[in-house]
Amino acid sequence: MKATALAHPNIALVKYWGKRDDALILPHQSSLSMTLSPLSVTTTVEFGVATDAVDINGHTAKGSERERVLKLLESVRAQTKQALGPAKVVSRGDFPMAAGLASSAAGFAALAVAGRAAAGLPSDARAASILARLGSGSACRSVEGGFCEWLRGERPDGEDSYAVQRFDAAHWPDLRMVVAVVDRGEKDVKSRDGMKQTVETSPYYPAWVRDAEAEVPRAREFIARKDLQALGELCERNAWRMHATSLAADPPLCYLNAGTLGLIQQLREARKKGVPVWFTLDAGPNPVLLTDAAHEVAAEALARACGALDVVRCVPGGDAVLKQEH
Ligand code: 2P0
Repeated sequence: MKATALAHPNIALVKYWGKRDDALILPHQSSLSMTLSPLSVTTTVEFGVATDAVDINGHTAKGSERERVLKLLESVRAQTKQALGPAKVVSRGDFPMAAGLASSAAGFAALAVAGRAAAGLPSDARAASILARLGSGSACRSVEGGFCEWLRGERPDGEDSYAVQRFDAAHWPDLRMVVAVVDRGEKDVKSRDGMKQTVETSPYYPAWVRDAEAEVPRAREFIARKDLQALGELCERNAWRMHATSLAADPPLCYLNAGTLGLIQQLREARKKGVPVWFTLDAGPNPVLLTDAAHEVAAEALARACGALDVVRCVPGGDAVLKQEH
């Protein structure tokens, strides 16, 4: 009735931005990401305790944070025939607070894997991915390592909307993602609200959906042949297009700041000098630089020279795993 799992976050190369179903977290388009090591979240789930309790990084979760965790576990309960009782959840991230990446994807992936195991359900990547998706969309891409594609699916019940691993972490060990933290502040508009506002008000949104869907197979092909330049260019244009459709929302959503743009400009200069480095950008101001092992030190130096407060160098990460209980 107790299990612990560890999962890594992921960074989207083709972004997920917008839901067609808010309750089931079903996206309008497919997306593709790379799992990031060494960052991780470890989560323990124990059923059969006195009352539900959710502890995240040493704090008792309240409100919507607690509700999202309990809703996911409700779905685990629905899949078992036995009465599991209330659950205790303890989750710890090893993210430096300044990593500039949300820990929710890794957190919900670890929760899904640990929750299924604690309930006695068999190991099943697809089922765990669907479960993780109910906590946070991008979490479905953190159940497996390497490079994962979240298939948008067609069904209204979401049973065909989950992530599949296209390549494992060993496929491209030379690839690097360098997180450049230019701003440690909390963003004004959370991703969940920002994407909803974009879907509802941006006139560019339908074009975003068509374009992102078409980019996924191209990204898959560039990863297959380990074409860093083609993947880097794709990443940049996909990030720009996600931000462009958000900027066109009403009221407009601007996640970039002067530090973001300064670093992006310097990347262009670096490429002219032969440094293979491109960026992607989530719903926040901190660029994540795509490069290879031979240039990660140069990428970090560039980020610091442009004022990055913290830099975290990441490699392709592995699957979410269960840990031995002692
Ligand atoms: C992504 N992001 O593909 C995109 C790119 C942010 C920008 O997934 O509402 O926390 O929990 O499904 O997954 C962030 O949104 O949103 C995100 P919910 P989530 O990684």
